[in-house]
Amino acid sequence: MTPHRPLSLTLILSLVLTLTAACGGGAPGPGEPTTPQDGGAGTPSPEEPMEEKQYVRPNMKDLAPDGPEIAAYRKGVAEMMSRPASDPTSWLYQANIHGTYDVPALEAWNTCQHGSWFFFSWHRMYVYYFERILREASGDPDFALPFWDYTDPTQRALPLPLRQPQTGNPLFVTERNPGDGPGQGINDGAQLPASATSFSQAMMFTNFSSPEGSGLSFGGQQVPAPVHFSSPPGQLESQPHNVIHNLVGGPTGWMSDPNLAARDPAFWLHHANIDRLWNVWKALGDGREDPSEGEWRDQIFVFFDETGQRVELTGKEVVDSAAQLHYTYAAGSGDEPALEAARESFPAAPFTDDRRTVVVDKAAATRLRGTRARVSLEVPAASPQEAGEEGRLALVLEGVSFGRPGIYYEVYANLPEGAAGDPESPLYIGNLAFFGQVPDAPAGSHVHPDKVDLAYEITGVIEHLREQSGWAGGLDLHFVPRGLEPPEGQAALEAAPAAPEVRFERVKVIRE
Ligand SMILES: [Cu+2]
Repeated sequence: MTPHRPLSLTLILSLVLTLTAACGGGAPGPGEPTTPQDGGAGTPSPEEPMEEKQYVRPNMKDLAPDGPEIAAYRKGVAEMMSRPASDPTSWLYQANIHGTYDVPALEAWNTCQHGSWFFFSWHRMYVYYFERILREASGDPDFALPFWDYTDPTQRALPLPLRQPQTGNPLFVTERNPGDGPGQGINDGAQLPASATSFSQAMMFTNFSSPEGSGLSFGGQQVPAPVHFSSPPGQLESQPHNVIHNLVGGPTGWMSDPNLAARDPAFWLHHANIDRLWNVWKALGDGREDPSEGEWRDQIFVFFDETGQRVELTGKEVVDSAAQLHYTYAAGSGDEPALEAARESFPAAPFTDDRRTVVVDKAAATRLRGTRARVSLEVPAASPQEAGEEGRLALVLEGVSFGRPGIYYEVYANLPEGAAGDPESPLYIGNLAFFGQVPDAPAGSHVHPDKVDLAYEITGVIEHLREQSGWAGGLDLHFVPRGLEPPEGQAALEAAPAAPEVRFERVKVIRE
């Protein structure tokens, strides 16, 4: 049996610190067309013989808070904000494309794609046209959207230019997570916990997509047509994407509500990073490839360019950001050699779901209110016929109501009583978090309508337990609450406010 070792967070982080890789996240995919079809005025034309200008999206940490790039970002955002919401190049129109409570909805509003394999392609197109509009509005022809590399331990606080409350800073909004109280909010420099920013679980998956109903893939479940919200989400959408939305927005802020999220300038830096991680995933190789299915490659989505023209793009036109959309990324977490060095720890075979067996199915009505909780299961050993080929194991939490608690829960297996959760330990499974449910949203709003399912790979965790003498199949799931950490140099407050309730209904273990 192939050993499955979860990639150590320490390894990623230590390698990140010694990164030497040059820019160039956009590794070209083989056999792909190199330019998009012309979707309308302003779209790069495939026939153009001229060399297209290449942009490098910078890492926020490399930009001086008072430097020219941030000044251009501020100027462009202010200019877009001054335009009326009916103007497709305005700040509000662009934000409303993701989602909005505003009615009547104009063209392309409420079209964000979550919980399916369209998550990556749709958001890439969205950020791409937003960046073109912003570049034009900034007056800087070289402007490229920076990314917030929160996985870098030196960048766990929201970047400074976004939390300077002086007047005239359009990057600052008050609608963000207040954390545990005064001085502890994300705008005060509170830090994201390490596990919130971890993408190693997602990177282990070599399959971009999984069959409908399964979240056991990097990029999400296959669906035949666009779907605004669905579940289960793919692994990277779930972690870190969803967790970051919750921690930045908190219980009432914008980033944790899909109908308001893109009004926060932090949204765009977050999604530039998520887009970058798609390139990082592909660069890992070992079968990591974009979908070949026509339903994904030919699906058309509608946007607007910097002239206000309606434009269209399809999945196959955005798979290679460097060749087709003319941008790459500066160095950041996950670039080679960081993940390259750890790649042997990844499982070789993808989840295919064609031999899946449910080995545990337990009703486990559980309510989490900001304190630790435990759910106990028994995982049967593989049957004698299957001995020696146990395959991969997944944990699925079903019927999850997550809402917007402003915190999340680390999930562990068999954590010793009283032990602090350590996301670098082999007992760490992943995070319980979500983005898309807004419990107090007005009726008829375009938010996630249902309870959701969340899936986790637990092959390595179970192997670790089996290696311990006397383990008889008992699997205690521990849920450890985690919120913003105090700003550097500050202590946590004595009493944290009670967290809004998070619930789930069933727990399953799947073997394949
Ligand atoms: Cu998002």
